[in-house]
Amino acid sequence: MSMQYSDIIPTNLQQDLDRIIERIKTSSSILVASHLRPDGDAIGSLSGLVKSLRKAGKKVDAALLDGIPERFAFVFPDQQVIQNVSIDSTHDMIIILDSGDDTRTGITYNRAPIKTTLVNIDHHASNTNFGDLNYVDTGASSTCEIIAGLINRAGLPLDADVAFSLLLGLITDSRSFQNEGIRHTAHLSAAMLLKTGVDSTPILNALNGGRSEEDLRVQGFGLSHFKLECNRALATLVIKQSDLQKLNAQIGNIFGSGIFNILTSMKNTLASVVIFEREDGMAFCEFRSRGGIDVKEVAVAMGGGGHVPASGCSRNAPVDEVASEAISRMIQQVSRSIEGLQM
Ligand SMILES: [Mn+2]
Repeated sequence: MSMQYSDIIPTNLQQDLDRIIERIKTSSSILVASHLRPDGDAIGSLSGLVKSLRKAGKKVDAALLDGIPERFAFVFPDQQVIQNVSIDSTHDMIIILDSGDDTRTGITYNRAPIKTTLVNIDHHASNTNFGDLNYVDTGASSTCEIIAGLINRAGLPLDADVAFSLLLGLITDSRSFQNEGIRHTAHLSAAMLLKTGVDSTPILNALNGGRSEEDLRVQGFGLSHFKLECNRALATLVIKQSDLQKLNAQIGNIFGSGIFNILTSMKNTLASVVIFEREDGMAFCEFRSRGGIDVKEVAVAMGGGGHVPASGCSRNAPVDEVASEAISRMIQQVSRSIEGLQM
């Protein structure tokens, strides 16, 4: 059986995508937005789609409330993004990427009645189908994989510059193609992107050699302070603002530390939860698992969302209170899953 790049889009979802492609073709002005605390997939899919649409002659604006993080700016240098909490949009369409629900971008859109179509393109299992048009492929490794499929299917421009952006999210969200259950479509989109002749070296350098001293200090803190529950199947860690201050570190360094995934790399440890306190006192939880334990259920129960093996939530409550709820919910979830595995 021969494989084609058109296979990146699963047959049962082609109709959903074609409705969006039709709308793109009749649109001349488009706003593309993605989520708060943007990761490699948010930046990669947003910049890749914006570049391709602009090369196709569309007038395109980009919106990211938190702006472009410095560590990802190399794929989208010298670009202006809208950072307003409220946008009066007269665009033909607004495309929201990599966002499970309509609050994830942190932006309110005052849309031109009738004219402006809201489009939701995502791969999160918790997606609420909030758009007028929705494309949600929960089996896709990344939103970048979906955008690669869209560009191919729509015949939109794909050159090394567009591919450079999309590769960033494809590599980061798939954890370098190591996610459980990764589909051939992730590799197929990588092949299509690499065929443009793009040099992936700057991406690999940024990911493998781009960590700060503070990232590593936070990793060290995490490794010396985690606790184990559920007969070692669950690792838990709480990081407070006072801890970060001692390390001269900030919230971003927790993400840069890689601690969420490191904890689940321990033999027999199938899940982790890291609870941390933001500068404003708000608490965040990041849940990770392997072996099919569903941490999305826990995140959703706490008002968040995400994927089965990687999810998160935030709460406007004291970190100790949030930690005790998150840990007890995870103990329940992990215990139940382990019982299920042993049956
Ligand atoms: Mn993603």
